[in-house]
Amino acid sequence: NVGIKRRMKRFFRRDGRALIFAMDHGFEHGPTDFEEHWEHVNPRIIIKKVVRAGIDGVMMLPGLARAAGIDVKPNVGLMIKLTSKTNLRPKDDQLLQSQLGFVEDAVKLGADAIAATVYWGSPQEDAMMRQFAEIASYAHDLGFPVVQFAYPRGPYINEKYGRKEDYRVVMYGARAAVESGADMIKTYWTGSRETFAKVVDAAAGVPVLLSGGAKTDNPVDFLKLVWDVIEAGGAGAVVGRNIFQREDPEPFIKALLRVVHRNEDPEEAAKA
Ligand code: FBP
Repeated sequence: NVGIKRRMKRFFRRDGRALIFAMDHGFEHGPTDFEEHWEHVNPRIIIKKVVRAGIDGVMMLPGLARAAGIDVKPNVGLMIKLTSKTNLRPKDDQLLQSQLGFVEDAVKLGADAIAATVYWGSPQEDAMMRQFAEIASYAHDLGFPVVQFAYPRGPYINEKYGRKEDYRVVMYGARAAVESGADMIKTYWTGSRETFAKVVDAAAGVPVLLSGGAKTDNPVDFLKLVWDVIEAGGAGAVVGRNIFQREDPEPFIKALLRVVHRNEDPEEAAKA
């Protein structure tokens, strides 16, 4: 599908790698996520900074893109995510992502890719599989790549593997993402290059992006993590808190870009 291939290139440079900014936290975690640097709760301010720093793409929910009238430069990929949940839900319902927008909404907003989350292993896995299938089938018909946030989580995982970041669980989610039709995968860090390389293998050629996670106190620690992802064959990262919870995200993004696209040593990248 030519449309899918062309649109993937809005995110991935010639090296096949991408650094994407994530900003769905106001919905998924609540605005408290922005309290460390409150001005970043304003999408116009933070998006301007990340774009100026040279980010490859941005990811958000359709409403924010519309409400903020975000004018993302044409050379920056726009990923619109169609599922989410609030942190206000009862605990038992936290293992479901609901659909809050439609493929047409994303297309009208100028999206280059469409994203949806599946919590593999959730008691509500079936509903999210169907949701993903509907989104992917229609998006593919229209020539749009689909990104799966393949996040294994659920009681059986904890019982059997102890943690959702166990590589056997993460690579299972990545494989399930491929088999359900994903063109890009976003998932957790497994703790080592060796194990993350297995996740990349299980994804059978579909690019695997790291899901950033909580902000590290030391910025170099996050650069090292992204370096390990790249060395393991990962295609880059989708990063939220590690960018917008920093006072001065621009130099940090530039350092991240050097690690992702130039394989630069994290310590060196941080100094430059
Ligand atoms: P971060 O880099 O801040 O982890 O953002 C990635 C992301 O997937 C967001 O898109 C999402 O809001 C958040 O993490 C979900 O995190 P969790 O499900 O662990 O609360």
